[in-house]
Amino acid sequence: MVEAGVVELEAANGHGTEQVKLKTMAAEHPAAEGEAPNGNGHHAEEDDDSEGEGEEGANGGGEAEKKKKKKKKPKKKKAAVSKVPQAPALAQSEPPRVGLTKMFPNQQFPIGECHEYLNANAFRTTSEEMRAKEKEIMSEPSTHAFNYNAIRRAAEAHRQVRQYVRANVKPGMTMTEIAHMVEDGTRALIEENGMESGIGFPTGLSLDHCAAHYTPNPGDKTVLQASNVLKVDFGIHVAGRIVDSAFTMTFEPTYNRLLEAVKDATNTGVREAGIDVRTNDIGAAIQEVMESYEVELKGKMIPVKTIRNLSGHSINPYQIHGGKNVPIVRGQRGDKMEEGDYFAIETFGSTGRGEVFDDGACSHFAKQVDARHVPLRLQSSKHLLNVINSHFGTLPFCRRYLERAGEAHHLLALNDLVSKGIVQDYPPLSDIKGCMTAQFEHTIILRPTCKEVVSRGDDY
Ligand SMILES: [Co+2]
Repeated sequence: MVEAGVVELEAANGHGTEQVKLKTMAAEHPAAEGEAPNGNGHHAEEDDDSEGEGEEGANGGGEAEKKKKKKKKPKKKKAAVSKVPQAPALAQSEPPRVGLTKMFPNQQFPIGECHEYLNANAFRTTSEEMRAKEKEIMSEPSTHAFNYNAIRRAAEAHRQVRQYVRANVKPGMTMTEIAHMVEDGTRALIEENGMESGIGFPTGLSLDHCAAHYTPNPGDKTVLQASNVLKVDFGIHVAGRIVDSAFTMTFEPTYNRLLEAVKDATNTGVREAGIDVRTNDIGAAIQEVMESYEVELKGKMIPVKTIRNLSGHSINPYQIHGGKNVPIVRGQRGDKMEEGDYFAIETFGSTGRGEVFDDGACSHFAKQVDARHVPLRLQSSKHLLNVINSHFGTLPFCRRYLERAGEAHHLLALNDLVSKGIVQDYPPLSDIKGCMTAQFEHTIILRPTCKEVVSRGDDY
């Protein structure tokens, strides 16, 4: 899901962002939390391999030389990045229905792509104090929201579900069928269990000029067309820890360049993120990359625009919009990223105006986290609120999920809860008709010792 907001301006400040370059490593990198091996056999060489893994490492050098390199200008440093290990013990079925606790019998799920911190935070890679912090976090029960294992389980489910979706969504399918493909896979792989694990928010399937927050409502007969640009934005949670990750699908080559722009922009946001980074600086870096692209349409070059009133966001347990904003254009109000934060880094590109507005019938809703107690007169509203509390809590839901929970006739009560400020509505967000929009999104954790891109896969 995405944070839609008013554009707030802030005076541009002069300091630049960290220069980090992606480098894929063959081996898994600082697994500093004393976890049991997850079957990938990457634990032998860990711990002291963090120095000299940047490009400087290539020309060798002993201890003394490493010391010298430390004094180099920080902007020259390239951060080491580890690859996502993906070696489940058991094969997944097609369609995906094998629960992940069965695929990973030791209940340790693959660690995401880890990036070293740079500059003033470079000490974290080897800091005993930071490692001790992570050890403590990992000593919590493995299904506890604060243990990284919970979100890694959700992330692995996300990778496996989307692998199937990317291979099997085809023009001619209804949007409802596509939503079920995502949701049936999610429920099976995460072994849906009340508020302990399940769907994190409604499956976004926004088409073309619609950038976000469309999922079919009950009775929707829309059929996917070969010309559509489809944003698949879905979330999975364990213990309220939500993986929020999205990609864009096309079935014709026309908008390939738009997708490339947005993927590049999102990876820029992921690279620039870090402890003590101001998110307005990330927004500026994202826009610069995004708007360096053009799409050729009927012989005419159309500039890719960043959608300025959408942004990434922090994520709290059971709360998809955690309060901090990650703008995707320059000159906006930013927040400071801090140790322990979880962020959804998402960017949107458009061939239209680069701005969205509320558009069409609402499908996405969520109970307000800070909802005040309001007396409800309608019996049906009281009942619906109880259903929302027991099935979703503060997790976003859609009208199809209410129907699935046995609430076929919910519209009057739902509108009442929205008007009372107990439930927030998230209507579809669209740019101008005729344009195309694309989205890519990852969830990252600012761990004490490194930045972990939990949702990274070999697809995006
Ligand atoms: Co999001």
